[in-house]
Amino acid sequence: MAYQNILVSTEESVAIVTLNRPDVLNALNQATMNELVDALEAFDHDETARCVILTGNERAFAAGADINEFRGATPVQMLQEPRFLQWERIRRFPKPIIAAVGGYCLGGGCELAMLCDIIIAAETARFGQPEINLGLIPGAGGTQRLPRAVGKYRAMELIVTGRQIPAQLAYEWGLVNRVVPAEVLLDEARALAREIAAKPPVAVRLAKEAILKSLDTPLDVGLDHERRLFYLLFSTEDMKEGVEAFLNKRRAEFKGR
Ligand code: DAK
Repeated sequence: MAYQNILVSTEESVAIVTLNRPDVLNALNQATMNELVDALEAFDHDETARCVILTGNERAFAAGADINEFRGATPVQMLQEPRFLQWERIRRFPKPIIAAVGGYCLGGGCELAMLCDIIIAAETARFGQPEINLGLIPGAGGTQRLPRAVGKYRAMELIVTGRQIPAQLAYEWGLVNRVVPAEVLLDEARALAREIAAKPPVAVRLAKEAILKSLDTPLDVGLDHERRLFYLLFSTEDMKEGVEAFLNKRRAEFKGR
């Protein structure tokens, strides 16, 4: 697929997807979401891609869904569009995604960042769920993921006022992992992605699966799930390699098997 709305590159085992509709602050129209899903699925099948960075530009990570696509839309059209499916496919992406967020991260943009696994924010980043100002509520997980990230009271305030919060406050509220100067945003994301990419990929994948499971299951069920994944890892070559390397005081070479 030739992309019009995103840029895609790979640097060794790190894949970088850059949202690229700068004129509209990276508003997420359906075409962009399709391209994003397509690129992620290609990286899923690419054994050499071990970690993904999703980013935008200095002015915006993404200012939300493209509001032009909401004008005149009916519930049935919304239902028939692949919109939910696109987001669901990103949710199912098994490798870690780091969101490197600069500028506006609003509405669907904030929801997209929250679908990622780690969020690094530039000092200039601003987060919010302004859908209320359109007579809407968040529709891609914001009412569910934001309270899980920052707690009910803070999420409520953000969603019912539509206010934006700066990166530093988002950090204090637990929505982002860290805040860095805008000039080093991508470098920070790259360094972290490389560190993750050097780990055994099957274990990384199952760690992601187990952690996501913890957010929507009772503790008992999550612990049982974790235990099964833990046992499963004893069948991997990488686990044997990791243990041997440790015991022989050498560096492990992980192959993803
Ligand atoms: N959609 C379309 N165009 C947008 C846009 C958006 N979300 N955000 C900005 N733009 C466009 C502006 O219209 C403007 O275009 P021109 O006038 O230059 O043609 C250009 O980007 C620059 O924006 P501004 O001139 O407004 O720039 P400012 O710096 O003055 O303001 C702003 C920046 C981010 C505060 C402002 O643009 C703004 O309030 N934007 C809208 C933010 C917003 O309401 N976002 C939430 C949209 S609703 C779902 C999946 C996803 C969603 C829902 C369901 N399913 C799976 C079902 C998501 C919904 C949403 O995100």
